[in-house]
Amino acid sequence: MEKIKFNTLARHIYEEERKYPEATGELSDLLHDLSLAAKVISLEVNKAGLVDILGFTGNHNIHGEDVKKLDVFAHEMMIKAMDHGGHLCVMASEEDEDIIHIPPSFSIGKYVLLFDPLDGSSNIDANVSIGTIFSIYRRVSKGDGPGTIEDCIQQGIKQVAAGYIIYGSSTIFVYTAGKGVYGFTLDPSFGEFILSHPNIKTPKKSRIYSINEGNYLYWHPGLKKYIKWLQEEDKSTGRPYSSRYIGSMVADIHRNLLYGGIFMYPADSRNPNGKLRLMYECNPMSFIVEQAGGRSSNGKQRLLEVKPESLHQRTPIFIGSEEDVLLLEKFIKEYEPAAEK
Ligand code: P6P
Repeated sequence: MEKIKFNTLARHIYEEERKYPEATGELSDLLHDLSLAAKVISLEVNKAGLVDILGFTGNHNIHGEDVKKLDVFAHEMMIKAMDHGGHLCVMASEEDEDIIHIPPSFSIGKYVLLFDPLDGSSNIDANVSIGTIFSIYRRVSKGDGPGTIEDCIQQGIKQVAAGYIIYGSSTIFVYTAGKGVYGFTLDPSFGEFILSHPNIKTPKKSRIYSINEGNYLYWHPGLKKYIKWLQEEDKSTGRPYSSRYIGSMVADIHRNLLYGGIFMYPADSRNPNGKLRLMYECNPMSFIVEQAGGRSSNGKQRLLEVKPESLHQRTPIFIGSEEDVLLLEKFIKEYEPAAEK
């Protein structure tokens, strides 16, 4: 096992920046500010379970402060950490129908930040791992005034950076800026993210599949055939695969990223576009997985090439080990219902 050099996220970000003379340092500052938000959200998520035990009652804690729903807290914390750095022209969040403008008192920058502040938060009471997901673009609208919706609905291939923070048995900050994928584990004793996963590469083929099989009845016929194929016995192709599904996208994809696996949230006859959001869930996770050598698709095309139409649009997603996603796409194509051919 290669010895991992002792390095902090902050130091890693600046070392990476210095490799590219054209870098202005703005992206480094953004990532640094995101890591600050991550530390505060991690603290809150990890004490959430204690809210009832410590006598925090209703909406106010013993200090008389508002006790907010965690996803609202995370949403507000991301804005508070990111709105004044001078590097963003606009933001957008899963928690806000509209785009989020930079307050007039703060200067405007050339980047765009999209985020899901706390994905999977419905799982928090069961102490299931949840996560923050972020996606960074350059502005495309003209001028240097406030950003627009046009800046917020760009194809995933235009991302300059993306990442997630998983709040689990430990808090891990995983990101890519297009030059590989790196993971940093928070040491809460001195509040630093320490390099723990240098240059993550996901296995080309796996033995894990992740999907909510409760929706089987409503699936595309090709997906039904694929899942049944995975469950057959054939040692030469490592079948049957193991089913692993946490029901928390960041946790499921993080595990599959490290171990190999295919995560699927398909469209079905009840939800024609699936459930997960393109702009601030599927695109950032797809950028990360592709940078780690994996593949991400909506079943028919590379997910990062999907042309967005709206900020909160949903998309089917099949993401993970390259060979597994390619095979899934073959099943979908082969068993396409006649009407859709
Ligand atoms: P289902 C969590 O609510 C979430 O948005 C994702 O994190 C997760 O992958 C998905 O929904 C789980 O959805 O329908 O399987 O419960």
